[in-house]
Amino acid sequence: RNEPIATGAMILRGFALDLGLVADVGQVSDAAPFRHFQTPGGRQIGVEMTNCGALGWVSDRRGYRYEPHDPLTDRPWPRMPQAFRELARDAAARAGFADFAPDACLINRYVPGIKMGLHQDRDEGDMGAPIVSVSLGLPATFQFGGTDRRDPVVRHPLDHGDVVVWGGPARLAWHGVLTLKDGAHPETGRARINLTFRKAA
Ligand code: MD3
Ligand code: FE
Repeated sequence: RNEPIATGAMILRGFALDLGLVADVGQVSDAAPFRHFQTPGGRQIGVEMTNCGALGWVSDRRGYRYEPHDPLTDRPWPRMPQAFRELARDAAARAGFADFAPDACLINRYVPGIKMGLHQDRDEGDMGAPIVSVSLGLPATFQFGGTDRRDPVVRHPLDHGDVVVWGGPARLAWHGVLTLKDGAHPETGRARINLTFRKAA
């Protein structure tokens, strides 16, 4: 089921079901644990994060950027599991973006009470590539606006297995996630996990 939500943005409901992705997340987080990054302003980000792939998104007092090494372990980020890579490519192709080859996968973990405020993703070198995001575990409400901070925002529910592809004019849209409601999911427990695939370099 393809659900266009804006020019360049499409929800693929249930596209990531039954691929064993939650087990792969466990493999990644065994090697590169979830942690709270600091913002450049010195606050702690509520969402816990880790990465896999050649580059990982990091934040600290020096700013937001992509790094080839995990600052916690000083080792390269874990490899991107093949199932991740294939899913990202297949989802992008389905949405009209052929040959998507992500070099970065940010993994976000939300527990009840945690949200992600409205922001734009603008730390990537290749703004021509789409972003593919995969929702796992507890449901969440996604907020999607326009390229101007003041543009109206539309809410979309995202469930376990839903994939969203954002590219073209939607690539610089403002977006966020509302406070996660309490609950439990058979695969992730009291958490929502989001995989965000990007071409960072
Ligand atoms: C729309 N994550 O990590 S993914 C992020 O659910 C982030 O964890 C959210 O926003 C999450 O930066 C939302 C969906 C998403 C990702 C990137 C986008 C939507 C986007 C870039 C442009 C427009
Ligand atoms: Fe984002």
